[in-house]
Amino acid sequence: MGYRVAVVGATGNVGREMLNILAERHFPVDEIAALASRRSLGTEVSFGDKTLKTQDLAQFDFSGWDMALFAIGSDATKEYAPKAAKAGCVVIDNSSLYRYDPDVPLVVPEVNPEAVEGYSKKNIIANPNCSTAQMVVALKPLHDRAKIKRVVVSTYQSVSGSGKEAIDELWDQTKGMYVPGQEVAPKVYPKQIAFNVIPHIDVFLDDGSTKEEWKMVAETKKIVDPNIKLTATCVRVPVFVGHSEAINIEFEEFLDEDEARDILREAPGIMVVDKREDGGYVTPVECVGDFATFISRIRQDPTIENGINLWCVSDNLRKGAALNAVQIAEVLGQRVLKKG
Ligand code: 11C
Repeated sequence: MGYRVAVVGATGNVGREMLNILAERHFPVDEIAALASRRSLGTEVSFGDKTLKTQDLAQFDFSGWDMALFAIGSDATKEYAPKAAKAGCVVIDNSSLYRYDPDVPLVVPEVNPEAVEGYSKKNIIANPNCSTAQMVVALKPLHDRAKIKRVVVSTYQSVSGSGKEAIDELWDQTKGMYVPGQEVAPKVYPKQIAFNVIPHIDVFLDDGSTKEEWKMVAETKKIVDPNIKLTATCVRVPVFVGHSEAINIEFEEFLDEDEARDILREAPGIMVVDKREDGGYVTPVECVGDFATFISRIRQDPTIENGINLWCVSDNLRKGAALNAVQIAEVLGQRVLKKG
């Protein structure tokens, strides 16, 4: 016996990946529903070798459905997630709406799988921001060994994090650069993204940081340890898929770079590619479609007492969104619902 699973926002980048990953990982599905807004009704989406017709989210009755993987904006989530949860369907939500709610677990299965068990207060489990998810997979095993005091992270985030229109903007702007008179003005982003980098993701906050940077701080504290101090600079780069992060970590105890490499090699969800030679590291184009978080460039930081630097790359639509949501569904099934 398997589960009745709904994917909400099935025609978006993340929703489509959720369907792909449920099929790729042979998630025990008895019945699957692809839900979308009225605008996308009738659009067909793939689920393994099957084709599903999308159904109207507004008309859908979640009673009798076990889980709903939500990949829609916060406003629509606010309307539909409580309806699904109230009908007894566990919501696994990719938006930021519930992440900071103390009654909603925020889960990265390699880091805090036990937190899933706290789902029942609201019948909702939150999926973290993509830039947080890949980072905490790397931080957790190192924290368990040498206790992290402080993290300084700079991100290099792909345009797929901003959705389909941003992917089109990078593509069209890049092509337009070569054709006089066909230059494409910025629309999704406040400045040109083709052949450029933009140190601004999400809205500005009063202290001069951005919401994306704030999310990395708040979510790391909730998922890994509230005592970790973290400062982030989040930057958009002209890459289609795959977020990269340069992470500087200060520990309470000394951690040798070789030991850090061995720990990361053994850690769940991580693939270490760290040869100190030309090309002996991973770049975002190489991680697309993969499940792993890739770690390269592991080295001592001699400018602080107990410091390590590393480079962390992952597919933001997968570990940063759809894969993590499916992994939460797997853990929920194994630990709580126990049907599969
Ligand atoms: C980006 N990290 O790359 C964002 C996308 O809170 O789920 C995901 C935003 C979120 O633009």
